[in-house]
Amino acid sequence: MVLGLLGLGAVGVAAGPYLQRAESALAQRDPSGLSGLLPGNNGFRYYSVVTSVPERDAETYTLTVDGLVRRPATHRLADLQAMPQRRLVKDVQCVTGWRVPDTPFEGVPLAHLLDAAGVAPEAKAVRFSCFDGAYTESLTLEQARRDDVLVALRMQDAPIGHNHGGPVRLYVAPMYFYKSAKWLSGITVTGSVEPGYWERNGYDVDAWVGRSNGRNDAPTN
Ligand SMILES: Nc1nc2c(c(=O)[nH]1)N[C@H]1C(S)=C(S)[C@@H](COP(=O)(O)O)O[C@H]1N2
Ligand SMILES: [Mo]
Repeated sequence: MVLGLLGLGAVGVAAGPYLQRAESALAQRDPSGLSGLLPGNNGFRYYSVVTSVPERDAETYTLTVDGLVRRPATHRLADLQAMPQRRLVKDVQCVTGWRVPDTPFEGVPLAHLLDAAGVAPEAKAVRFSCFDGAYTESLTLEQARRDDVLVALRMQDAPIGHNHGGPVRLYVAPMYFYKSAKWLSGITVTGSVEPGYWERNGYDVDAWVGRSNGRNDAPTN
């Protein structure tokens, strides 16, 4: 059973974001992994398209901003913590159906990082990369500049833990949760939208909750 799940994880491209392994201290204390099949992880499910992800902390974490910008930059965690922060409390909605109400996220508005980098006039989009070495996401520049899109440092009023994509993940509040790339390591300003990991496997690039992917969920507010 457990081996079967790990095997599926290795071919996640075919299985789509239905793949999941529950996180939480409970799952970590249960080496059988069976608790991961039960509900109760505060409503969240653990997702990763790779079987293991390196840990990064305040000493080792960096976020690069590059591409079509005048001032490419590499930010450490302390740099991000020193920037303006915004806190949002909205529902999280996964495209597979689960929803977690009223979840606080806090971090640097992506627009602030883009402004600091000086976006070139010909830029149209932003591509995100992750230190899991596999996942990617993207937004149009207009979407990326929304005030409900954060480079998040905190989730549920605590530093983001490793399983939830810490120390830094993207948070795209109005879109399905697959847009909220975990383990964020790179922000590259580009000339056109490059579909992300799940989007190359059939999910909508414009992932507005309730208006995409053939679903009619209520907006996240
Ligand atoms: N790097 C990375 N980010 C990711 C994913 C992933 O597999 N890898 N899965 C996405 C999907 S489909 C969901 S629902 C959420 C799950 O976030 P959680 O593990 O904190 O619940 O992360 C999104 N971001
Ligand atoms: Mo998801």
